[in-house]
Amino acid sequence: MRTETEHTIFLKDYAPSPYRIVAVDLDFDIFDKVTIARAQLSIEPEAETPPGTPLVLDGDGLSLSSVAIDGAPLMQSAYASDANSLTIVEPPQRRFVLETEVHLDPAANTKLMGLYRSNGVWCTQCEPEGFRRITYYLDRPDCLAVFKVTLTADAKLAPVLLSNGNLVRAGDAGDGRHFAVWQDLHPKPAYLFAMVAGDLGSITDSFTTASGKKVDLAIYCEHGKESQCDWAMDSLKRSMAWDERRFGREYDLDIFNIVAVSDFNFGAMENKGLNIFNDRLVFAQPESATDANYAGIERVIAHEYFHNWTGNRITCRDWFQLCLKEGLTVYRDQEFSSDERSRPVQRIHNVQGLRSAQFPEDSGPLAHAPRPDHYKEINNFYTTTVYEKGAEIVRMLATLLGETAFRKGMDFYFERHDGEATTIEAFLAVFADSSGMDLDQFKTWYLQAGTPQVSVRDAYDAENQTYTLELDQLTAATPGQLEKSALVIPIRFGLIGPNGSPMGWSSVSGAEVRDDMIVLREDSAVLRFEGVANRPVPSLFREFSAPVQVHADRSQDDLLFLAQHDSDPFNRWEALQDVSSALLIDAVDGKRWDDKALDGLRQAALQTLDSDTLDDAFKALALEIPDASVLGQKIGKDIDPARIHSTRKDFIAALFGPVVGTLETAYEALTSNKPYAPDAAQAGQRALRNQLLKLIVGAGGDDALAVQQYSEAGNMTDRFAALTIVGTEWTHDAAGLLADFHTRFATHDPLVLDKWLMISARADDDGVIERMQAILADPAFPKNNPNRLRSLVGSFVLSNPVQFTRADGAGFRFVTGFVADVDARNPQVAARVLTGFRIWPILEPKRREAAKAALADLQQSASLSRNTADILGRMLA
Ligand code: 0A1
Ligand code: ZN
Repeated sequence: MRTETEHTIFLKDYAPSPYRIVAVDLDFDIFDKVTIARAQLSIEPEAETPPGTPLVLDGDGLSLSSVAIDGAPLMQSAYASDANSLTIVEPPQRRFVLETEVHLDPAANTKLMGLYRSNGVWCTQCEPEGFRRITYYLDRPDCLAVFKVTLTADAKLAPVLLSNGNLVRAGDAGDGRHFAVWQDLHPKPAYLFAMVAGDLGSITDSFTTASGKKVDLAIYCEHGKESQCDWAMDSLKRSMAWDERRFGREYDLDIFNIVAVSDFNFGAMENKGLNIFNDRLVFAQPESATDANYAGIERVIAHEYFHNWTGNRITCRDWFQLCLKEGLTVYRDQEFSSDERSRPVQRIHNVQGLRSAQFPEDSGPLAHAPRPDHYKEINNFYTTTVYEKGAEIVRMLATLLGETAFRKGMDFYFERHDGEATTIEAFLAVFADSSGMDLDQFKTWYLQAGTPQVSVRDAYDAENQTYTLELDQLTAATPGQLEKSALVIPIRFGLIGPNGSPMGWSSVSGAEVRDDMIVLREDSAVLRFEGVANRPVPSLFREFSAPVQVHADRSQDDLLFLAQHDSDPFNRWEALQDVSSALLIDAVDGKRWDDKALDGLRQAALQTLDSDTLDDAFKALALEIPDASVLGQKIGKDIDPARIHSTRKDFIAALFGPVVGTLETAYEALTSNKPYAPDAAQAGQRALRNQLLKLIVGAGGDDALAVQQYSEAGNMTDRFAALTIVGTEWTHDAAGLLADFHTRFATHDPLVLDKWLMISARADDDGVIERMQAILADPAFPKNNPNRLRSLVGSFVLSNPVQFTRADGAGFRFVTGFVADVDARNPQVAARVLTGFRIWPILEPKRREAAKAALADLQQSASLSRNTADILGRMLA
């Protein structure tokens, strides 16, 4: 049993530091086995700091070699230090320079926080608290300083030396060594510091800003991968142009560098002028990357670039405000993707992501507010709630304000807070001040956890031509937050008349209605629309205007009507999903669908497929059958994932079995021999064709067409789609195909190996755990690489509900065993994999008990990291 006392940090305890660091001079002497880090920190007390206030700097696993103030070594009694802090007992009451030296062992740093080595390359990750693993510092985001960084290393081992800002000097350092000096004059918090040293290849380009400044762009990567960086570079230039067009934001340095590294805990990091990326979000070529990979690279390149304004120029006062930069930046990257690609398709993808990841988080043991008020381990708050729900909140703000007022508010935000570390309150105040809108109640979205449930009932009174719409909102209790208050919910809507066109009304009462938006502010509201000529079919939450779960008991006829006539593509898609979900949920419950209902849905699906106006990417989504985890979430309690899975399989067979021929014809018609391009139109065509393939195999149970597509594919999108179908169904061809994929494509490319690992983890047969164990036990398996580990075990937890939640508990125990093992080396990876257990409370009793037992056993393990212990503690609370 672990005994380490756990420390909780509260937002209410925030206090500014009594000292500030104004300038940082860092010197890294890099050798193969050791890196010597010398820091000179120019520090001064704040005006109100009482004399004699000790200065306490953060450290994490450091060992101090020397310490001096203004050049004079400190006497033992003048300071206290251990691995995790350095205290100067009585600092001077004026500006002084604190000098420290520590020795680091980057190769031994398997946590991948601070300075570490990836494939021989020295690189850093400092957000949120990695800088303190490099040097003693006030490692908090409200401490902003200018940085000068000198890197010295062997010229052969590390011909490339990079840090933030601009290169001011470089040259020979003798003994085969060389040096580079980088300076960043934009004051920044330490979490945005970065350095890279190594033998890297690169591609270069440039971008001229709207005001005519030329920015040198480079992407660095391992030698031989340069040609795989072109798409990332293209995405970067488009991002830079978009941020000027859409938000009036220009880049502010002369250089923008990106480095791709193989070992990285997250996706990428927005360090000032030197973004560091997980290489899976940089490398792309048609033979090894899928359309989804291309889109992901474009999105994340944009995301990190956009942080330069929302995150770097304006940063967070403390880590509770994380969604200030993340929610806003995700909103911005979503808008970028919508402008670059199809808006409705992007919106559907984002909502699918929200529903399959954020909704489960928000209704489970790890639920927390987008702006939490306490934490034990901040690393565990880089969550889908902070990121994706955070983005939904910004989107609602934009919806409530309208485009012009939102843009005006954003301009004002940049004007008022540039160069500051600030808060959610300040962000909202900017919009309140610039628009005059009262946002007090709106703020609750940031403070309250849980997905609001909105119930809808309606009635039409033909005699009085009155239509009533009754709306109720309710947010269930979440851990530590039992009382909930009503939220401001923008409901974009329309009333659709019998002939499919929009209907008007003469007046409406009962709630605020502005143009096409109802603003629900109370627990419930009854809206009365007068002068409504016929019974309307309501289309509510157009474009998914609020992150809520809607309960509306609507007839299949009305839904199919919406699927055909709604002018809002999102709701057309949603209507078809609702029809399928209703039939599937009934069937899981033992009420098998009736043939008439299935006929209606089938017809609607075929109509969509046939449409001349809808684009292929949208059609692909419209033909999607809600996935097992979304269904499980909707059912909400006592779920048996195996039963949901098999019901879903039967449903697909019953729905599409009778029309396999039609699907095959459509599939053939989409076959193309154009050379691969990652653009939205081609990707949409492939998405539809691969969706059809999935339905054909699902409907007929014969995987021959998939096997054929696998062998004939001219790009990874088509090959991987075919492999996924065969591999997850574990049809008789699966083992052979996977083995073929491994030898022909995966052995020499780690990112393709990840694809093999993902499919190896997703097969729904009982042998899957044993096969995964064999993969992990192979001495050649790179067991410290986060991408490899997550591709295997992360996919198992999130994408193989049948085997992960096996009633005998073998799936749960496999994962907890893995977590215990990895935790000792990389707590972040371990803790993140463990979050996959968040669905355990809604499982049926037998599975629930098995999950709980596995978690309880893990809790008994001798020692767990703070990351993993925190997740586990909340999971079992
Ligand atoms: N700010 C980054 C996310 C990030 C967080 C922590 C990391 O290391 C442990 C890395 C990246 C983003 O939003 O992209
Ligand atoms: Zn981010």
